[in-house]
Amino acid sequence: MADTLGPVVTLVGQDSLDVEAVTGSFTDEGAQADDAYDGLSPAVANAADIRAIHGAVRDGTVGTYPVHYTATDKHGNAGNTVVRHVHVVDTSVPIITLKGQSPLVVPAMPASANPPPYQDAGATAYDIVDK
Ligand SMILES: [Ca+2]
Repeated sequence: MADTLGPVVTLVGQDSLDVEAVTGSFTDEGAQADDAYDGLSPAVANAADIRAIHGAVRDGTVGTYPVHYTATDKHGNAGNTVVRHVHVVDTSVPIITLKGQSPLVVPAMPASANPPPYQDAGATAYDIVDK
């Protein structure tokens, strides 16, 4: 009896997930192929898709990245392709750092003393993703 049917590919785990940019890490849960003739086996994730996600997380490139999984049975019959969408997200807040003293004491002076105008030292903001 000839095997003419490809395996049925299904995701293992969620079809969509979030990974925090820069500080997060992506762990591929994979997919499996169920073939009527060969039985169960792991499906193959597209290596370029996986590399793109690791790069996006490392570089803080927020966006949605697909991972495609395919499988071919031992008789060369291709199965379906399934896709997981990985969202590289930035949920971290920027860190604001004051310049100068805090608290800052500015003595009150009568206008007749002609006080210099107050000059604020400002602040800086740093975001781990936006830099
Ligand atoms: Ca088959």
